[in-house]
Amino acid sequence: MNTGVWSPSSDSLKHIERCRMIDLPRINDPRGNLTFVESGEHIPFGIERAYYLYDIPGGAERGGHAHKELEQLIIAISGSFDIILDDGYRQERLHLNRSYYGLYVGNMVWREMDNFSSGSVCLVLASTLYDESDYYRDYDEFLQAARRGA
Ligand code: T46
Repeated sequence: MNTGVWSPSSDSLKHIERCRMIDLPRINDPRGNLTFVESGEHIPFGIERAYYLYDIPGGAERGGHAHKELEQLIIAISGSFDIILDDGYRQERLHLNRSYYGLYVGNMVWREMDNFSSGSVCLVLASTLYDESDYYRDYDEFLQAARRGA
């Protein structure tokens, strides 16, 4: 996986290689810090939807799917959790624990999430509205599609 800021040249990379930790702007202030995300500036997509995961019980696991087209930025707004990325060839486990880092996850990447800390909140910025037909929820079906280059 790449680290650093998104750049247009990333478009030529495939699936997991396009996933990257994005260091978001931080305005440090004695009153409290501020971080912001702008479409096309910090992330390579326009934001159509935001959702968040919260009140997550200990030991819970989420995810267990991939998206045909959707791109997302995943942020540990509070607390921490792990995310496992898998493009059908490689797997990588990442720990998210800073509200100023966003994990960009492109299409055709299977993701699983676990190890949520108590009180953690996961904010997700997404490139499209919710569409169940964009999901692979069966790993074997995803694997077949990924390996034929869908
Ligand atoms: C992802 C991880 C990080 C909606 O109605 N609208 C929405 O925008 C979303 C995201 C979900 N839903 C419904 C669909 C299911 O009936 O909420 C229910 C739970 O969704 P799901 O099991 O997909 O939740 P997670 O936490 O496993 O996955 C979600 C996203 O679906 C997924 O894209 O990357 O968060």
